[in-house]
Amino acid sequence: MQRNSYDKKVFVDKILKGNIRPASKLLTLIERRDPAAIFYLKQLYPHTGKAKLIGITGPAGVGKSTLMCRLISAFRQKKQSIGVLAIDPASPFTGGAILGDRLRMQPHFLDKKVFIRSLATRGAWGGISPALFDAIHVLDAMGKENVFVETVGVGQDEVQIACLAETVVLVLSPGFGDAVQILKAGLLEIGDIIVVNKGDLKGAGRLVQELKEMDASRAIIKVSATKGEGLSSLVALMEREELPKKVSRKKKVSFVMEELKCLLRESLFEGAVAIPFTENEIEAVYKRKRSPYALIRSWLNEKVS
Ligand SMILES: Nc1nc2c(ncn2[C@@H]2O[C@H](COP(=O)(O)OP(=O)(O)O)[C@@H](O)[C@H]2O)c(=O)[nH]1
Ligand SMILES: [Mg+2]
Repeated sequence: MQRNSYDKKVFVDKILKGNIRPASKLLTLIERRDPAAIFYLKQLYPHTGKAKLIGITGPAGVGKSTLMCRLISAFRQKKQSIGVLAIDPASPFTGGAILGDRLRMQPHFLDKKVFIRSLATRGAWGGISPALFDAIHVLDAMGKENVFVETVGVGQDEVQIACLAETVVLVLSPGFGDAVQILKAGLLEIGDIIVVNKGDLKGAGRLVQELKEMDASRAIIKVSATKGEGLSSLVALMEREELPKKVSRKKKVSFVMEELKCLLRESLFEGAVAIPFTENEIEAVYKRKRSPYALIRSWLNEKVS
């Protein structure tokens, strides 16, 4: 990519100024897990930690992307900048679902204060990949005040995204299971705000009612993303979700811990693709002269020193 250190510095500065082209290039490196990305990420890291991270999650088809599009408009009206990462572990970057998202979000493609990127992660570790952390840092370093992460799926992914984001918006809609099923799937507890989308459809009102009866402590709101109804109440709710300093700090520290775990796993995995042990070492374990535990430990010590 950039050949000399001057070019590299210019490249980093452009990203810090919010320039889309170099940011996109870096995100492509990140997506491919190209080690060349590390240089830039190191330079960007000191400039991160300012963005508000918001998770938008829920089963496929409930209307997350449609809602996301509306939220972009709402935040833009408030003159706030936005970065969006749409994660779809199932589809490759050019896959149908992603293409759909792109089309749906099209009105915002020409807006310089909005940066939308789909990220195909390998989905190896419950939807949260090192690429996701890296990508969040890039959008944060670009100066996006709000970074939205849209994840698909039911279960593990949502639980993990809840560890990362400061505010988690769980999107549901009629036709994707009743309140009891949603509760059983452990979905309710991960949302700071619960949105029942497709409020224009029959059954939305009843779902809201049932959910409220089950969990009176949570903010539950009915919207219609296609009709644009309930959006301003949702935005107001999201703004009210300002976390107390102590809680916010705790969330940010757990973000760092999750990222470190993720990176650690990745670097170990890299090493494990080609077995880094000599024939003699393997033979020693086979003959019970050495335990696999001791071998692994000495390999780790070597790797970190
Ligand atoms: N009736 C109705 N349909 C909606 C609404 N929001 C989204 N949809 C439709 O639901 C389908 C899935 O929406 P999408 O945003 O792709 O869902 P995602 O998979 O959660 O991102 C699309 O056909 C949307 O047009 C809504 O408020 N009302
Ligand atoms: Mg979507």
